[in-house]
Amino acid sequence: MPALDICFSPELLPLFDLRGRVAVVVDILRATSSIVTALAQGVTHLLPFSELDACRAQAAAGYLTAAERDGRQAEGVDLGNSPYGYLNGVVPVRGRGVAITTTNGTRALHLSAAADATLVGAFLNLGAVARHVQELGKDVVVVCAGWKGNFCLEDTLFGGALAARLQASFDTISSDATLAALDLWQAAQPDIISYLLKSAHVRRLNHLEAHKDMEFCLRQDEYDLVPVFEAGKIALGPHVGVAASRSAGLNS
Ligand code: 3SL
Repeated sequence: MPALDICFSPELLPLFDLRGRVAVVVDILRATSSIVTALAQGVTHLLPFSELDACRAQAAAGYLTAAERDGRQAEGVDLGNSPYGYLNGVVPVRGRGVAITTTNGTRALHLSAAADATLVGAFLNLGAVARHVQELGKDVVVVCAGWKGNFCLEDTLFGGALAARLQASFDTISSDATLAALDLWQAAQPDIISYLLKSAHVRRLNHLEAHKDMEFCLRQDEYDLVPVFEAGKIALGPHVGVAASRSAGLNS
């Protein structure tokens, strides 16, 4: 039976050999939630960058640019890191490529590129990710983007939620990290939003008046798609069908 392990921070990645495994990179607030939303809204692909200047430079090649630093939209780009940037219609995104850089999420993606497959996970596509890793049948490492190298609750909760969905087909008991994430997920279950109100990143987002983003990013199974990061580009994998949204009226 394949195993599911959780890497709580990109700083811990040197302890994991990703070769032969599937990495599910997660930055619930908000990079991977925004990437999933972008593809669901018809963005053709995204190029993730670690550096702001490299991201901005892609405008000359026809890309929309999306950039966040310390939770705020960076200067001189089209979009920040809110999933609503792809939903509210202010910037038309359908059919466009997006160059994106964020504080932690895009860095975690690049650091996970050695995996056999590097997938983009969020609560928004939790079920699709669970089904796809089952199909792949390989060991999985959930790579939490964290915050500047530190552990964060919301990414760990995603690890627990994925482990809970895969308990029947994956070994979710051999890693203390997975056991801890499962326990946290159980504790958070009755009211995930209230549970996360105490987290450091939600406090940071509240400070930036982005509570609406937090509530959106915690919706489960909104989109039936799995973005794959390969050869420097994030796009829908060939295995995954048309992006589908579970609920209507998201464009507000
Ligand atoms: O660090 C990141 O990658 C971002 O997701 C952080 S924020 O949610 O935009 O503050």
